[in-house]
Amino acid sequence: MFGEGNERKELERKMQQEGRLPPGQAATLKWPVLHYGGVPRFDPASWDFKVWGLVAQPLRLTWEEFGALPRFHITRDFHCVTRWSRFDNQWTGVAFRELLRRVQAKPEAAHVLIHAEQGFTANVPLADLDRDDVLLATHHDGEALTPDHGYPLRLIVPHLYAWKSVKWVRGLEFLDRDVPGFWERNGYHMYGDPFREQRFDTDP
Ligand SMILES: Nc1nc2c(c(=O)[nH]1)N[C@H]1C(S)=C(S)[C@@H](COP(=O)(O)O)O[C@H]1N2
Ligand SMILES: [Mo]
Repeated sequence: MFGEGNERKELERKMQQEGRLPPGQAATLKWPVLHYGGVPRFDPASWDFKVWGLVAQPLRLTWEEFGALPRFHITRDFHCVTRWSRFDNQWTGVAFRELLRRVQAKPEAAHVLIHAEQGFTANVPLADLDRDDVLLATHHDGEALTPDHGYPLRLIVPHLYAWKSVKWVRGLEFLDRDVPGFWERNGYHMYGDPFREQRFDTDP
């Protein structure tokens, strides 16, 4: 699952030395696919992306409109709670702050519930999305996302465990309180900092 022995071990050692390997994680050279349920079908004619809740300007974008937003690239590591870490992923997409600028969070907004196809959700504090390395990604390492990695659009929150990096994302709901998402209701941590090993709701 993790890829070839020596090359992988060497990378892992280097990442450890650089302080980039969170506790309890192993490096992978491959890119595992992990999600609950099936891979949804994408229909560009009916797809939309919505922002609602505690925002001054609720937003609804079609796939075409979303494609007209300015894009940027960023390279970040990716840590799954099932103990694999994939380093130096290049993501391309639309910065969260680009959307935030358009919708204008109300002063009471403190949390965001991310909504995806098939009812999947994840909760992230607004402050953890309002960072210059959080984006809604369409591409990985220069290639369009494949359907099993979240095509057409996924959230990327590099500093939290990857279950917060919601695939097949369709909307953002701004809230004044923290509401548990899918994995958070199923025993996972409300926040999920990989460097503090916040895997389960029983972790501090
Ligand atoms: N919609 C949706 N997004 C999801 C998940 C899911 O079950 N559904 N699983 C998460 C988990 S646990 C991980 S580790 C990453 C995995 O992303 P990958 O399959 O592209 O490696 O997606 C996250 N995003
Ligand atoms: Mo995960």
